[in-house]
Amino acid sequence: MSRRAYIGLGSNLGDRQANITEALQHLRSRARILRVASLYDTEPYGYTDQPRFLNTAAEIETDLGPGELLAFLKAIERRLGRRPSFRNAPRPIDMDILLYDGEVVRTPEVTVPHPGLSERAFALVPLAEIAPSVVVPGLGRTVADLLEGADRSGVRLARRGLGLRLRRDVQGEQPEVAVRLGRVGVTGVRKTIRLAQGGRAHLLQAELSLLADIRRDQKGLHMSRFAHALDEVVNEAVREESPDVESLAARIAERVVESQSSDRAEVRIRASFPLLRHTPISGLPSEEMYTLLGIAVRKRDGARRMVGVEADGMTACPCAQDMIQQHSRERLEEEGFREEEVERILRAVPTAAHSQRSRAMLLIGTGSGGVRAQDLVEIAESSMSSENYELLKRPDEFFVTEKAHRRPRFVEDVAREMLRATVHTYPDLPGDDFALARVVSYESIHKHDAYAEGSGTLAELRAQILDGAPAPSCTTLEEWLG
Ligand code: PH2
Ligand code: MG
Ligand code: MG
Repeated sequence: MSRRAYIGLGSNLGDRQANITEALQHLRSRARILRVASLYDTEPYGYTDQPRFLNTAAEIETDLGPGELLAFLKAIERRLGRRPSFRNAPRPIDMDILLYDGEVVRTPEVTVPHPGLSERAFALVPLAEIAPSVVVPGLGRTVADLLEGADRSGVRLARRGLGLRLRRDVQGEQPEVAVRLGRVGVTGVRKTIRLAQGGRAHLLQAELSLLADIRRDQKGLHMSRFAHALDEVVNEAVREESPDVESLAARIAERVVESQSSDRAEVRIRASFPLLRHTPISGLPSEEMYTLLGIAVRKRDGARRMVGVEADGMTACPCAQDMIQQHSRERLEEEGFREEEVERILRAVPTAAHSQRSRAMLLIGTGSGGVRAQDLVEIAESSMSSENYELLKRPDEFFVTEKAHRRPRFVEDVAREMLRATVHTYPDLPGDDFALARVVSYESIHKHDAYAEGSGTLAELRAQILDGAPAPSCTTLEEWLG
C-alpha cells in the first residue's frame, strides 16, 4: 500500500548540493518523489561550531513502513559516506522522516513526527514550501502555523536551487532566418502501445515519429511537448477500448496540433506484430513476424490516416529464368529431342533463376476503419513469387522453392499485383481513398537492391486496372496526405 511521507534532508560536509541530489537519486529506488522544495542555506542549529548546512524537504510516496523507511534512509546515508559520530556532528548527508502519513509513531527506533520539528526552522521552511497546510499529528497544527512560531532568521534561500527559474523562452524567439519548416519534431521514439487486433488487445513495442510544422517567425518547437502528447494519448488508450494503429496515430497527431499550435502534424507508427501461420505441407504452426504501420496527418481543416504492413517473401527473377530456359532449349535440341518434346520437358522441369528475399509494403489510406492488417499481409505475401517462413521442414522447403520458380516476378510485378489485389479486395472503399505498394528485392546476383513503388487514389487505380484507362500521373503518398 502506498503511503505519503515527508523527508528532511541536510548536508554540511563536502559538495552539499551534490550530496542532496545524490541522496534523492537513491531515494527513488524505493519511493516515488512527488515534490522537492528549494534549497536553503541554514545556520547550524544546536551544535553551532560547524559549517553552514544546505537543507531541503521532499514529499514522497512509498510502500515502506516507518521503521523500514528509516532503515532505508540510514542505508543511503552510509552509502554517501556518513560515519557514526557524536550527536549533531557535521555530516555529508542527514535524512530524517519529518512526517509519515498522518501517523504518530513512537518506537525505540523511530519517532514521527520528528521530535524537534516545531523549533527547527531549517526543516520547517522547506517543508512549509511544499506542504503548508498539512496538519502535524500529535500537535494538531499545520506546518505553516508551526513556522509562524519558529525563529527563521538563520534560514535563507540558496541562490542555486535544484530547479531553474526559466527567464527566457528561447524557442519562442525570432529565428535568424525566417523560413517556415514543414516537418519538425522527434523521430525514433520507442514506446509500448496497446492496440486492438482480431478483437483482442495486444501490447506492441512501437517506434514512432511525431512531426509538426513551424511558423517562419518561431525559432523552435518545444520538443518535450511531443513526448507529453504521446504519453497522454497512450495512457488514455490504456483505459479505453484499444484503438487500431491508424486511429492511435490520428489521436496523437490531433494532440500534437493542439500542444504545438501547429497547422499540420504528422505521426508515423511502426511496430512488429506476430501472426500464427502453418507451414504449407507439414502444417506445423509457425509464428511469423510482420510490421504494422500507422500514419496520420492532422490539419486544421481535416485529417488523413493510413494503415499498412510490411511482409517478407521471396522473388525469383523472370529474366534470368527466361535466359536459362533459352539455354536449356538449345541444349535439348542438340541432344536430339524434337521441338514438342523439348516443350514438354521444359514444362515438367522447373527452370533455375536467381531468387532472393524481398520485402513488400502495402499502405491503404482510408477513414473507413474497415481495413485489417491481416488482410494486407495476405495481399503482400501472395503477390510475391512465394511467401517465406521462419520454420520449414524439407517438404515445405521443396514446396516454397518450386512455387517461387513457377511464379517468377520482378519487383514491378509484385507492386502491380498488390495494387490489383487491393482494387479487388476493397471494391467498396471511396474513390478518393488511397493505396501504395512498395517492394524492395535484396538481389542475390547484385550487391545492390531492386525497388519498385506505385500509388494512387482508388479511383485512379480502378480506372487503370478495371477499365484499362491511361494514367498521365499517379497521386503520391505526400500528395494524398496533404
Ligand atoms: N541538523 C541537525 C542539527 N543542526 N542545523 C541545520 N541548520 N541544518 C540541519 O540539517 C541540522 C542542523 C541534526 O540533524
Ligand atoms: Mg537531523
Ligand atoms: Mg538524522
